[in-house]
Amino acid sequence: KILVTGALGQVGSELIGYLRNIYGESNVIASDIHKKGKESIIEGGPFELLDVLDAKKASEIVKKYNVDTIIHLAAILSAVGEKDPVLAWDINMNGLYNMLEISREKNLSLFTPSSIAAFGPNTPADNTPQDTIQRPTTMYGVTKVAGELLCDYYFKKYGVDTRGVRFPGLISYEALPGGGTTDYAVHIYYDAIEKGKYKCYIDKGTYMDMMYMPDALNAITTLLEADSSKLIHRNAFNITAMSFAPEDIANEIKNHIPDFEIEYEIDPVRQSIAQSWPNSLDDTAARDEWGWNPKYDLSSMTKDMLEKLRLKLKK
Ligand code: VAH
Repeated sequence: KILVTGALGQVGSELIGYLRNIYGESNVIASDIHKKGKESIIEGGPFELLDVLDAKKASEIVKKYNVDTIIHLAAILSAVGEKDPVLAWDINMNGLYNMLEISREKNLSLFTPSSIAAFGPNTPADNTPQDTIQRPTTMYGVTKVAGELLCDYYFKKYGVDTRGVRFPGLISYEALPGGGTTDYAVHIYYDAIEKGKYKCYIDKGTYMDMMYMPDALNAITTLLEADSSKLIHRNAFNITAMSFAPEDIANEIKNHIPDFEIEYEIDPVRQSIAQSWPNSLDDTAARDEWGWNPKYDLSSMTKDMLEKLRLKLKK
């Protein structure tokens, strides 16, 4: 039985259906702090209101459904986190701490995503190694590094089965991203269809790792099912599918919408966050230790995104 926190967010909105197809509706408990989300998630299987700061409620849910695995997605992302760093620390750290304590007490497996945000300006930016300097300059990044260390600590000290990946920017058509820095790579597709142009808040030449959501979902289940004796690392694995700058995705869109135009209206806060992150990750460890192997690149993602968004936006 899998409990997913933050189930109505950008990843959760697709992960719930994906997991229920694999493991069965009744074996995937979706939870979030509110109920404003996809009907199919709330009606299509068990749903619980859960604020991850409420350890008592979380424990009750684990007991009620006999949960054996938690996928902990509830978090404040990079850009929103810079607007309210205290909230970001509180939710990202105390929420995680609660999930770790429950996992320790009840012997659960715990998947917690980290991020390319766990790296900072003095991290080697190209082909960023699995093991390297991590001095992020955002509160979100601080919580991601602290979260990685805490998850590894619970594995080493208490034997809790903690696992995680450092997600790059995630691109999807189901749910909009929740206030990150890489969100431009989602909004550009919506505006390309709806307006034929996009005002980009990240500057040209700014490279970040990115991934199409189907590959991200597959990474979660593949890592959770991986043979633990083969895992040298745990929290958290570098994974990536592609690295691009705004002009690259704009040019790819132009292959489908020839008169699409990108303009630049730089947001200094998110531009400085983006510049502090790697240009490209080395994900050899994930490939070697649990068979990570993404399917989508920029051209196949763009083709699928535009097709699916045209249906969704009825354009
Ligand atoms: C953010 N999309 O921009 C998230 C993610 C890789 C970045 O953590 O904050």
